[in-house]
Amino acid sequence: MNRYHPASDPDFMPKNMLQNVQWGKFEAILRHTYDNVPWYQLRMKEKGLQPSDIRSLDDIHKLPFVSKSDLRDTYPYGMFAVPLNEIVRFHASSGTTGKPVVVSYTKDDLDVWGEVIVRALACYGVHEGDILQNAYGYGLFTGGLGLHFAEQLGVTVVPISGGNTERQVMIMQDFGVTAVSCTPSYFLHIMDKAEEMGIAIKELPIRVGIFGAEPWTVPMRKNIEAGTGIRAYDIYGLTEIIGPGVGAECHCQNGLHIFEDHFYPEIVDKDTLEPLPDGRYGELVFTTLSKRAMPMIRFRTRDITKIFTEKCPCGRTIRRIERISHRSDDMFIIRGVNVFPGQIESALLAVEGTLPHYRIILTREHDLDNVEVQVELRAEQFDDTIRSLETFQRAIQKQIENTVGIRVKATLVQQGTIPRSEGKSQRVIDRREL
Ligand code: DLL
Repeated sequence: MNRYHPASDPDFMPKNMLQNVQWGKFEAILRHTYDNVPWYQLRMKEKGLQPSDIRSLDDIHKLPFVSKSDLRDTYPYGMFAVPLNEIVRFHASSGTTGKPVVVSYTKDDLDVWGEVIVRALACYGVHEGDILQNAYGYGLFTGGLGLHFAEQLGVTVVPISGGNTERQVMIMQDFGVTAVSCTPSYFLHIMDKAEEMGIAIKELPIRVGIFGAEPWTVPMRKNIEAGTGIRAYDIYGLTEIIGPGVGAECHCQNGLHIFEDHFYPEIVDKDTLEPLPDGRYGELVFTTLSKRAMPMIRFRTRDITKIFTEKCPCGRTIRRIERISHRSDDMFIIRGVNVFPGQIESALLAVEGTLPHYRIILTREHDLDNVEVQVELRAEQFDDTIRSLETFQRAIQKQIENTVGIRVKATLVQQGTIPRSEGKSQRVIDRREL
């Protein structure tokens, strides 16, 4: 069992020691990748580079990037750095089009994954004896089997996976669940279902929510915490790097600590790809320092964030990133203004009385882009006068216009109208023809 020992937690190691650990691991993994992945060797040779040209971590920016499309081009096994008989597990990320991206793990890689999940749980104050209802999907998606490593901490895992929401609520109540893990949007659905069933989550022993796999905002966190009395923590990760457990919030709930003795983070300018110093916003890039089966060197995540320069009051020395509010590829442009779905979510939830269920529909008419924001209202609010509904609608439109800078049409819809997700939600429906 991977029991947690605070005294030996690498999250607290002195900075210079951490840098030595990172460099030692990086040198070895670069050599391993160069020797075993022909694709990678070719890319380095194109740049006239040998592993020995990289003399410190500061030289990392000389190395080529890897992106999702490279993984698709080498589908399925082209990026593996060990023979198939050393691989004990595959996962895959669901692509919206075409083939998925396949990732692989050796037995030792799974140990690394287990270790970072245990460290993430320690950040949240989850401990031996807790009962975790793991409602992330089990299967090729990394969420379910990733959080399942909680067993290694002595946590009792309920491997319920996503779906069958009524049963989720029943089990949460009957099993005395103390922690839950799923996407934040699915938890909203669980909250609604509990209300419908007349069960108050606030009165259950559940203390902690472990939410990630999709962007969510601080107002959304407040909404969840106020409605349930739990502490809602963020967990970050991606299939190509390992799955969930690349980073996690601590009790300060201000940024996610990156387990950087295993995943070395960089921020680069999303257009020029030049490295940026800590404190500046840009695209997050990761190099895996420990994984053997499928090491990733300078993988472009498309996630936009910054690395904090301030120390975290929790005492961890590993660096923090700001919560991921968007990806570079989920921005849409409306009449010249760059918009991210999270900005609309924050504006919406700032209006008293809105429910956190919404979707954004983009259409085009006579070359003009239109944005409709559908927002759910409680059934009893629909009984209000037309006048009060119009006031509410105007308040939403005004809030979005003032904070995001675009005019939208807010449409109020009955509670339960907007499709619920059991995994990652689809907030934006783009009906504009290309
Ligand atoms: O979503 C792994 C995961 C499972 C993370 C469970 C957390 C919990 P992918 O399906 O490969 O892997 O998607 C990775 O999801 O690049 C981000 O854009 C987004 N994402 C993941 N966690 C967060 C988060 C899993 N906490 C992609 N906040 C990433 C915002 C997130 N976005």
